[in-house]
Amino acid sequence: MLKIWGRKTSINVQKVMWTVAELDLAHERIDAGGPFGRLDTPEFAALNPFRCIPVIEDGDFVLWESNAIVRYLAATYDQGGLAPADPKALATADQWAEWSAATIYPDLIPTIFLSLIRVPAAERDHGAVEAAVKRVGEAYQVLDGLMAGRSFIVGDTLTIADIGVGSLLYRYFTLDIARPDLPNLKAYYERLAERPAYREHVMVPYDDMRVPGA
Ligand SMILES: N[C@@H](CCC(=O)N[C@@H](CS)C(=O)NCC(=O)O)C(=O)O
Repeated sequence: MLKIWGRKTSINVQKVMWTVAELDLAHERIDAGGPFGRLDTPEFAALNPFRCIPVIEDGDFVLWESNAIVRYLAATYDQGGLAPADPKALATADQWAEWSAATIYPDLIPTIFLSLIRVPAAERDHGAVEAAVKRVGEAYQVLDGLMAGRSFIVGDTLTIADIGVGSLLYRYFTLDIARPDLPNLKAYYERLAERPAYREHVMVPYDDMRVPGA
């Protein structure tokens, strides 16, 4: 059975679990990382020498890096669905997943999310947070324009593009930050929020992760 290592509050684990749930794959998730520890054990290091979650074991095949895992699951279990069959559609879906990981994630998660949730306000670099909030808002405004009249990021069904982009939107739309007007992106997020798999695995409350003073 497919095994997924990682705590459910990790955004990179959430991306994988959303994929697993959309594909209805039989699986076992093992809590690891954060308060659950385990990453320092020799058993875990044998799976991922960089000691990060998520990691999957599919039979004797081991894989880490959340985006690689999503691509593997889509290609293996949903060729023509989450992984579009047409190479150009697949490449375009990949482009958006990469864009979300490379352009949005560094500002939204390490800088904005971790600063607001894991750093007391008195110790926070407010300038860095504000600059990141502005950059993310501007990038999402471009996506918002492109989403006019579209149900999904690429094509007419859910693909790896939606997993990559959508997995960051719960935190973006629920954090206490300034956001520009994003009617199309907000409507897209609200449609994702109607999917049981998204609600269960991505819309994971993060208040318990908040440190005192944050
Ligand atoms: N690029 C990696 C990042 C992995 C990563 O940073 N994982 C974090 C959680 S999101 C981690 O292992 N943190 C240590 C911990 O949770 O204890 C991926 O996308 O999988």
